[in-house]
Amino acid sequence: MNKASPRCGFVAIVGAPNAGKSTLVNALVGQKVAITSPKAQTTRSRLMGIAMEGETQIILIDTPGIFAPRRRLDRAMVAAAWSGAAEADTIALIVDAKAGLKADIEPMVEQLRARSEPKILILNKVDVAKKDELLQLAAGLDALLAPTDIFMISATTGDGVDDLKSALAARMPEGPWHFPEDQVSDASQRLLAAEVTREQLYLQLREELPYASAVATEKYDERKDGSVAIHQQIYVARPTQKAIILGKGGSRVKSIGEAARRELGEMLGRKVHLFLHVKVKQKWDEDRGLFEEIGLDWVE
Ligand SMILES: Nc1nc2c(ncn2[C@@H]2O[C@H](COP(=O)(O)OP(=O)(O)O)[C@@H](O)[C@H]2O)c(=O)[nH]1
Ligand SMILES: [Mg+2]
Repeated sequence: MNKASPRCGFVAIVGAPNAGKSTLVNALVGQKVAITSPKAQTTRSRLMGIAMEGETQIILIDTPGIFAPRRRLDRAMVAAAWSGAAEADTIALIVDAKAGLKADIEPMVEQLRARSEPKILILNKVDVAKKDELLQLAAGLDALLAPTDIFMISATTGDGVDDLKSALAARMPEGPWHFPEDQVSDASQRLLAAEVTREQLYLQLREELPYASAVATEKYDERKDGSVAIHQQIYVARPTQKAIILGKGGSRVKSIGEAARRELGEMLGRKVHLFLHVKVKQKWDEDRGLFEEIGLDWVE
């Protein structure tokens, strides 16, 4: 049998916060590489998930949502999203079919329309959307964006994901792979480990607190026995926030640490020792060094 020549390319996944971008990247890669949560703006920096389909490598650029930025951190996130799009062979706009057009996506669609890269539209969450609304949304966005293709999927149930994956593979240009076949993401293990803890902050803390915090991996030591010891700082801006994260007698941070350690152990396939320290650092979101550590560029 003739071996097909390798193909490799980039697909930028853009969309409003909570559309399901990270969930889709994980579904296409076939394992978890990006953290997700029901809270908006879980993804802060740009992350690449690497999917293989036969001889084709599809590099998926998971981006923070595109939304109206207020803080410096927001600006950096939106900038990371657009710069993700700039490297792509295809831009995939993903829209929460349940939320529909109300999620303020029209300005984003307009900006996308003006770009020269080929665009596809993905309507996600078909498992919870009504069929007639779905068709209406598809027609509306088709007119606004003029995508080359429209896919209807559920990133959580996997419905339509295989078809989407083959369609994406077919769009990738011929060329050598950028990453080894078994690599699933471009994130360093330090960043990945910080992301997993941050995911627990989003899942276990209420309301605004996750947005007011950041996680940095300070030490990542692979031990001789095959386990790994990870030390992380959770940064918050105020002592009251620190108290909430610690919880009564340290119970909250303990439960965050346990869940993150379990998750990391599964992802890394080895035993993990996780040490979390909560630190008050006023205006951590104005700290350039910390920005770079959490994978964001500094935007003036
Ligand atoms: N019902 C349903 N929920 C989904 C689907 N895809 C994602 N979600 C949920 O939507 C929320 C946001 O997903 P996430 O991937 O973090 O969105 P992102 O902000 O666009 O990266 C999470 O709670 C997901 O579990 C889907 O196909 N169906
Ligand atoms: Mg995300």
